[in-house]
Amino acid sequence: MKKMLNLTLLLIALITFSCKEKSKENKEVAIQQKQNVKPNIVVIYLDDLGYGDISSYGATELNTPNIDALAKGGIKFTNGYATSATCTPSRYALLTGMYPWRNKDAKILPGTAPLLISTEQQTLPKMLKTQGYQTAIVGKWHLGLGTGNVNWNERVSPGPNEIGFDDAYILAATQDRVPTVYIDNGNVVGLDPNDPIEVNYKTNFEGEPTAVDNPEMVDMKWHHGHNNSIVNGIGRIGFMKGGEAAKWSDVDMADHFLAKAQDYVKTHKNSPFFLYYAMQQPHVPRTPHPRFVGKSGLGPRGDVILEADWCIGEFVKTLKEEGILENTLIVFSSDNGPVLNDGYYDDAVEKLGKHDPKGGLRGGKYSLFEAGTRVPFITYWKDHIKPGESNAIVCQMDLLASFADLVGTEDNTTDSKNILKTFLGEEKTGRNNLIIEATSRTALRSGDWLMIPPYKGKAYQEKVDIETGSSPNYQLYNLKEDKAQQNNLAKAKPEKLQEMIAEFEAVRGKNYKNIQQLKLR
Ligand code: NG6
Ligand code: CA
Repeated sequence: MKKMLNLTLLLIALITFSCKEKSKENKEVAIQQKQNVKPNIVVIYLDDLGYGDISSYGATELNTPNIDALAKGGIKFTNGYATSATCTPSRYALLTGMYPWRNKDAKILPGTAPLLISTEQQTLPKMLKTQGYQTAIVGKWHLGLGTGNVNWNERVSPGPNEIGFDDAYILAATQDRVPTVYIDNGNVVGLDPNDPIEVNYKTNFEGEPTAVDNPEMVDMKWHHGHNNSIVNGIGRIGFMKGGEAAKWSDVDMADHFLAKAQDYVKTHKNSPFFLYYAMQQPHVPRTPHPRFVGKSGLGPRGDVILEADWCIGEFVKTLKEEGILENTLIVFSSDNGPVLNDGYYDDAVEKLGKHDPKGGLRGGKYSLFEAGTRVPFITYWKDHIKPGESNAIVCQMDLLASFADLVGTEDNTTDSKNILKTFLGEEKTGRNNLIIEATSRTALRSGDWLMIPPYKGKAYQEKVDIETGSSPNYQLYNLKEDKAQQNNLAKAKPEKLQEMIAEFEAVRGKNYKNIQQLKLR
């Protein structure tokens, strides 16, 4: 009997011990999981896509089901901003978390410009790397490469690899600028050493045809600029010689980048990754794959938007098939607002019909009016973000500090604001204010208000058919009541105007008029 009792006691002790151990173990796993809230992060970034270019943002003439699925299943921001109305400064801010006007060189760069981001600077991929992320860019770079006088026949550096990307498969500048080749971790893809590449933005290479002198060799007619070297029947900005075998195929570019992005996901899915998928659509030259030609009825601009939507659908499908969709936070946005004629005759104007790329906003690419910088902005994280719509002011520049918080660190060194909860749909407010930039001019968005200080220069750019936002007088708009910025309240609301000027100068400084105007050739 005594023996029995002892045995029972021993058994109870053993069970209790093992239960305790189990619960300790569970607790540890839970803690580990909490520390491991490190979803993959994908930023899908389009080029020149307007606020009204996708159906979830009100387009009626274009149907973009795959992007819409992200909007429907995530947070659709109606006051989401790029920092700038052109590419380079917006990308600079996205990656560094710094206002682009703090760097005097953050303007549209030629393909030969040196790297704009200092290798010492904080960047989004660097920050994520410190938290164990693998990092990659696939697509458009346009932030300069090298230190000047790049030799394209050797490894080109510094570049994306030197500012935080483990992997970088890029086009150097824009689709309309030379060099028209892909660069894989610094090396021109498919380069024949016997046919070296030379690039120059000032003078042509002897004997090389140009679009201005050889119109018979050009399939896509140029309207302004874009009349230097001819590649694939398209006049480009800048001169290039050699590298014949390395030249990209424009119509295959979307498929090419998609395949690279999918491949990256498949080969890096086992530990957290950050992928910056920087798509080239709908920037000029608009070169849809033949599968998409004529599909939109709006000409090549509409067709490449449908192509981009398809790519995004395929990309998300890959995340699903690899079993990591629930563990991937996707951000969708665009680097600046829309433009129809950006230098080629491609029917964007002629076939526009009822489509409104600006989605009811005023201005467009290059403009300080809202359509320049307010862009589609979606955050999507299956089963983690509760779908909804948000009118909080959010900016791409804020992803750095917000993601820092998400992955368990912080960033207080940049202009980036931690608004993680807003991005995750857990909070309704975002930034209090934001300085927006367009061709080196700046303005203030604060609350419902937008103030543009007086600027010299044209109020209207005929070539691109866009109002620049410049005026000799102060402009003040209430964006809540007047989304289309038709009512300048600067005179009617002098107190509000003064308040906005003070707020603007507090962030921007008083020297904001020291600007250079954009020249369109
Ligand atoms: C402009 C180009 C325009 C486009 C833009 C950059 C001319 C006349 N216009 O200078 O076509 O390439 O630069 O666009 O050359 S962005 O989206 O990369 O900022
Ligand atoms: Ca752009």
